[in-house]
Amino acid sequence: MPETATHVGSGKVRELYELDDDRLLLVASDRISTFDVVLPTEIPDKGRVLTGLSAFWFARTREIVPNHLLALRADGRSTECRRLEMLPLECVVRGYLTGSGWKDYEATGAVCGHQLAEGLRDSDKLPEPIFTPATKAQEGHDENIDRARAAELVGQERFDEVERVSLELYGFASAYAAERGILLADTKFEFGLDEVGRLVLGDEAFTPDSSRFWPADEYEPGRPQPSFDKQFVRDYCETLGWDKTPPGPDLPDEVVAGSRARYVEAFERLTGLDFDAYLADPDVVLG
Ligand code: PZK
Repeated sequence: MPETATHVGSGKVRELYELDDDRLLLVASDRISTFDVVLPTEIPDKGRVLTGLSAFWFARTREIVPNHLLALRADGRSTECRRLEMLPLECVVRGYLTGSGWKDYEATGAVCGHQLAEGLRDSDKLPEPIFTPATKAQEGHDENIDRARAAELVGQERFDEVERVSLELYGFASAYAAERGILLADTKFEFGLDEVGRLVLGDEAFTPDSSRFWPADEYEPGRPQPSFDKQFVRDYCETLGWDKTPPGPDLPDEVVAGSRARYVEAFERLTGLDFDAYLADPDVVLG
């Protein structure tokens, strides 16, 4: 990290620095959160897996929408990004009904104003993907909102644009991932505007921290699905009787190793690249 970079923000597992007036540095750590708690034990290379996957997808979706990626750093975990004016909207697309979408459906029969058929089960595939925006919470969980509220926040025209682009991005990546044995249950985007008001995809894209990845060969609707990457860690935590409030438990070496292997497997299956090739030269993901 350059000495001149000023820290401007923290996510749960990422840090954001200012490089100059036009550029930010986004650094993905190896921290992992489960049940919304960041654990004291890191998963080696997790930040590199997420950074590499995000860059892979940015490179392959730039014809759908431009993105903020300017360069990958040699450390494999840092990306130089265009500085944008971020929209105050979490742009979520769901192809399957789970998480907060499932909760809302159970309570009301609808998700963000999308009225759904009766009798759907947890993790059912939706007849077509739906755009389910949320507001960014400073802390705690994002709040699902309907399209009218979302259009108030960003304007009707911009709402129509982010909905169309989000559905197009999800359609592209979910078809690609499904061919490689991974179901992309849902995903979250954050968009911004460049200096002339053009829509630009920011943040991270199609990483296991911004999406739910499910192993296709274990898919069985009617129950919550095992997470491709985090199930190892969740299952271990469940054996402890931990109450899921901070501090989280330390992870034993075998859980760390199993978890790292799942992240690397997701990277290799989705990109078709050796993870070691990425470590040697991160630009391999850019194609
Ligand atoms: C931006 N965040 C959230 C993410 C953090 C915080 N390209 C951009 N331009 C302007 N602002 C942002 C981005 C991006 N991406 C993103 N906050 C501001 C965030 C990761 C780590 F600490």
